[in-house]
Amino acid sequence: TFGDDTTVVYVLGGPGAGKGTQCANLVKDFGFVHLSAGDLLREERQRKGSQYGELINNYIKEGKIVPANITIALLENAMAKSPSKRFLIDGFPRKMDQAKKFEKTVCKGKFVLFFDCPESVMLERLLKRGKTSGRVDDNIESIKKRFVTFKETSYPVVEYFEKQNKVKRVSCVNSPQKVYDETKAIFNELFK
Ligand code: UP5
Ligand code: MG
Repeated sequence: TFGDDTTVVYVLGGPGAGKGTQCANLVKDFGFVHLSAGDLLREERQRKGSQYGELINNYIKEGKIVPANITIALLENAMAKSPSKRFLIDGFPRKMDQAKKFEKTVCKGKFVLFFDCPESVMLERLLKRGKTSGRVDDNIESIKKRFVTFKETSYPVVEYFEKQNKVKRVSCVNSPQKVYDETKAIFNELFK
């Protein structure tokens, strides 16, 4: 378990909202380490000898949430290996059981940075990225499934943290720079 000297910010938002893009900016300006749960799962999928490769691939293609134990272990390992005490946990937690388990056994999150984006905008971004990303879930069938999971399973996590007044919402429809200006203002108040 990580204590009070560790800062965890959860970065949430629908598929393609721009979580990864904005995390890269925050890393440069505020010395956070960026841990994307999706990236860690994709890495584990490729790892030789991983017993979860096929399972992870199937969940990702179907837009479903990989069992919490797997993702939490990957995050906890990455945190333990890192010399930093500041983490942006991107794309996690996206199911209530993950949220409760991580908060109880790994670290309490300081707040949720939530990137708000209409589905039509996210769809356009993902289809565009799909032309070159090579991601198995950047196709229309998988994208539709990811949207359903986001609405039914992941958004309730945002509402859960909202009840604790722990959500900072940023609209993600404008240019990456505009979105970052707003995001940076939030971080400037808290971390400068
Ligand atoms: N772009 C970004 N910002 C833009 C802007 N302001 N204007 C115009 N274009 C913008 O951005 C997406 C695309 O849009 C890029 O081409 C970018 O240039 C452009 P990106 O920053 O990549 O958005 P992001 O929100 O990170 O999108 P991503 O596709 O990564 O989101 P997902 O949440 O769908 O993907 P993730 O990798 O987190 O998860 C994938 C899957 O892993 C899940 O569906 C699930 O199956 C599994 N998973 C779990 O099972 N458990 C977990 O805990 C996490 C993931
Ligand atoms: Mg991402």
